[in-house]
Amino acid sequence: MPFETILFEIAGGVATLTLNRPDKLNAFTAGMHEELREAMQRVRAEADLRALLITGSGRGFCAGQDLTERVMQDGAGPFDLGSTLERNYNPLVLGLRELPVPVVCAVNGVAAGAGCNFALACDVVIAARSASFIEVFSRIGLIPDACGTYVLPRLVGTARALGMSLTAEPISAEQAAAWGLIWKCVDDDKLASTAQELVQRFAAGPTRAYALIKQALYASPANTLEQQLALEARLQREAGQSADFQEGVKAFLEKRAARFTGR
Ligand code: LHQ
Repeated sequence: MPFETILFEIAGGVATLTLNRPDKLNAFTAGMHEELREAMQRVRAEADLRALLITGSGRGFCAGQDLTERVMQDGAGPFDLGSTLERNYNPLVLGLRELPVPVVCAVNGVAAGAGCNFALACDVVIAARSASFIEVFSRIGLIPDACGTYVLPRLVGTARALGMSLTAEPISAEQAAAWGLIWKCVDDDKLASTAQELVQRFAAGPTRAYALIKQALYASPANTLEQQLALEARLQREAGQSADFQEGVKAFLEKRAARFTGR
């Protein structure tokens, strides 16, 4: 079945997933979540996958949960937003974090609510200069979800996390890059090419090392120094057994570019 709310393709080891409800700023619906689940399943099943690129079509990246859906409206019965998170958003975020390849997010426009935090769950976030990040939740009486309360203090500290969440003010892409909320901000007309260069570079890189880097860095905040050093030793032992490590050293000694195979 072709997708209706997303675009999805896998080519040359790179999966590209584009949120595709441009007239609604790519807001999440139950249908879109179903399609995202299916796409993520295909991503996980792709043996030769080396990078995932996520972006949005049109002028927005994602405006979060679609507020016109029944689940968000009065009269829909008892509200249980928790179960919506448990069913749709939490597995999506965990799926991105657990993917053993770099996940690049190209934020092409406004990223609001769960759309903002979906972007921030990705490993490398680049944004167009005209994009913005809004922890919009408190405007409608909610708290940041989809990993917002987890990633925000870790990325920008408690003061900025609280400022963003309590005021719900937009943070420009430039400000986001200056704060360390994202990796970098680029001119609008350079976003697609910068994102492509990045995923192509990852697709030609040491895939196993990338997976271990993700594992080490995401484990770090919960670990003591001793635990993290032990983890580094364990993961480096694993990296040292990869063909790409052999190739990396050989290429250095032979003064040529490495030809990584991802193994
Ligand atoms: C939208 C939306 C939208 C529907 C723009 N829905 N149509 C999940 C579920 C479970 C638990 C609770 O939490 C969550 C997570 C969440 O994400 S809650 C937060 C939900 N999102 C929002 O509250 C953001 C609502 N949108 C906005 O505040 C603005 O649209 C922003 C600031 C994102 C962009 O503003 P503008 O650039 O001025 O665009 P616009 O407002 O004119 O929107 C363009 C169109 O998109 C418009 O439709 P229309 O037919 O009038 O042209 C909007 O109604 C539609 N749209 N966001 N979330």
